[in-house]
Amino acid sequence: MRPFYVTTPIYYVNDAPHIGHAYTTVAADALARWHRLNGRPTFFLTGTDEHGQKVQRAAEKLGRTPQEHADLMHVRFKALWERLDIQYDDFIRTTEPRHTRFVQGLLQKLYEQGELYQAPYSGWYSTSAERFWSDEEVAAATALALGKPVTAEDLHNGVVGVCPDTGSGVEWLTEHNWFFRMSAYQDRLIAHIAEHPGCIQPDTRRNEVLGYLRKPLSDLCISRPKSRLSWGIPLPFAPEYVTYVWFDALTNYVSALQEPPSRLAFWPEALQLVGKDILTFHTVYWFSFLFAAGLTPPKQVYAHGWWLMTGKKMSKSIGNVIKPDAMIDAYGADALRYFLLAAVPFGGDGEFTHEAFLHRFNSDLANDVGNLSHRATSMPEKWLGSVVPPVGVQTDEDLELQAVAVRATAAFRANMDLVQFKAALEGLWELVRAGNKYIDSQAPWALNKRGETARLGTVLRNVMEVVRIAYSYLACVTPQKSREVLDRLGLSAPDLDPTFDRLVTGHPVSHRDPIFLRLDAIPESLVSTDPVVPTTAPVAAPAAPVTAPAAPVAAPVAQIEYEDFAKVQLRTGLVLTADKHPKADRLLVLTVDVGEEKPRTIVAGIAAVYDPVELVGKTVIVVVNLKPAKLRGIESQGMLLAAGGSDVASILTPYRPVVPGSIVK
Ligand code: ME8
Repeated sequence: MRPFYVTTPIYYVNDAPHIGHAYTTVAADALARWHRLNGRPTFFLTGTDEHGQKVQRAAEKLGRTPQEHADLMHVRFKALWERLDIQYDDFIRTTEPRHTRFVQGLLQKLYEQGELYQAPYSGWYSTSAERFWSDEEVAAATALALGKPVTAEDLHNGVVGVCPDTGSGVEWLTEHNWFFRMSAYQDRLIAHIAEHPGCIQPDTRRNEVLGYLRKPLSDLCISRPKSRLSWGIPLPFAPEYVTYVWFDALTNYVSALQEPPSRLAFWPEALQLVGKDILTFHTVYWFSFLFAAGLTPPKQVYAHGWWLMTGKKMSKSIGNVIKPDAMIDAYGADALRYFLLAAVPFGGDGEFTHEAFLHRFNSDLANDVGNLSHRATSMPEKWLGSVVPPVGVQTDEDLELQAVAVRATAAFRANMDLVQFKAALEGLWELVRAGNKYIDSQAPWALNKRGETARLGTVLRNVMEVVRIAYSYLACVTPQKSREVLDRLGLSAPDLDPTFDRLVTGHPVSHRDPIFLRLDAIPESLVSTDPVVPTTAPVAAPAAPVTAPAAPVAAPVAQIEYEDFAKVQLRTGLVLTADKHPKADRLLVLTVDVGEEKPRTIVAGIAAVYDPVELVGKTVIVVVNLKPAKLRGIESQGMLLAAGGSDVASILTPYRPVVPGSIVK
């Protein structure tokens, strides 16, 4: 049987895991369990990304060495995976010698093949943000800070530029770095994706990657001088440099397969789950590294959506995270696993609310599947001496239930192959609901009253088989509860056969407490311990003056004449499209109809607080007479108004519907 290899991203150890991390890992675990259950040789890899500036900085803040920090933090991921019953086959840490060895070997090979070259790299360096910015970015940020136009030329002629992220000064710096000839792989990447359309899923994400590849691909800087960033893997041929985050991190997926060599057989069957935020890295960068290394790209990279809270991506930097431990304490690991997979189609975004969680817990788990298994063991206890009754003559209703079992399990199987957990579970629920309805229509209590013991046995046997099937399929999603229920029926392992004669006749059945207990309200512990969603999110917005300090409520403000205000022309605009900026995580690129012949392109620093999808169709307020400025290579022809200063809390929209291009004053 073909092997199956599934991976999650390796998570940064700069902070504790949250629901977003749990999501990808639960999804990977469900797939790994599913394929194991079907007898496929399976390998499931997860791990932690321990190098780079983020980790170095987090460690420094806490007065630890980066290694000490990584040692402490990676354990938090492992502990959560244990609580969530994650059965990974390997957990890789990028600071392990096996990984370093592989990365250095690969670098050496690429170096000898001529894939790497050294070149000067110049730009505006911000010590506070520890990164480079382009002329355009610094000019735009400085213009906003000074309130007057600033060109790149001005910056090179003495005007002090400011960092778009932190607002502090930047300096022109030239450093030599090592580059990977990624541009050489552009055609091959396009051809590979065209020949293997399934290699990037969902389809919309594949189209996004192809869109990215329509523009010329640049070479990729893969190093940092050790003098500036020491926490990385030294280049074997230039030890004064360390390799930079993505080259180091992405290679984990194959470095973990090096020993024992038999593991390498898994590589061609890789299914890599990632959040949509890191899709470009996992396709454009990763596939070209693999081409250069002489390896094939993974069979599929599947990008899932984001868990949002009040419309914003759940993220450590915003602080709007749900803590998985608190959810597990309140509902149990299986309920959390179920909710994550059942609530949202894999690939789309989902709003996380406690109300939705409680509702699903009560309806799907307590009422539907929990009630079914409870009835399946309570009735035999009352009337049949707690044993599995024999299979009897099947009526039309019984055969119909049997047909539902075949249909529902086939739907589950087909959808798991498509990585569509929600649809798979909905398919299975057809059987769960049919099982409960069957009990109601067959009324075993009446059969018992009438003394129709043979028919009573047949009905209860059918119900038990439905429970056996449902919990066997559920074993990949709710492993603990499935084990418990199957154990009550006398089974030591799941059995996926959808026919009704699999249980051992006469085997004792044990009846215990309900497997999922209905809850009347959101558990207190969650209401009190949940983080408060901050009203402002700490993202820098080029749309706001970057040097302006967060204004205290009653800060005195300098006054201007009406003529000054009148210079600013504001109009309403309808957002037609919204996409992530291909080169900047913080920026979104919008096309906005402001009542002119052609829509305008507007680049806004709101990616951390808005998902592109939710902006389409919204009416915004646009400064239409601001000089265009290039932001990371894309010209912005205007600016959106937003509240919250440099930490955008909300974009501004009109109170009542207005036509695009309406004057605002
Ligand atoms: O990006 N909703 O690590 P990371 C859904 N180290 N999933 C989410 C999420 C959310 N709100 N937030 C995080 C890194 N995730 C790199 C990866 S891989 C070679 C290197 C999940 O700790 C999702 O899988 O920031 C996302 O891709 C990942 O966590 C990012 O984790």
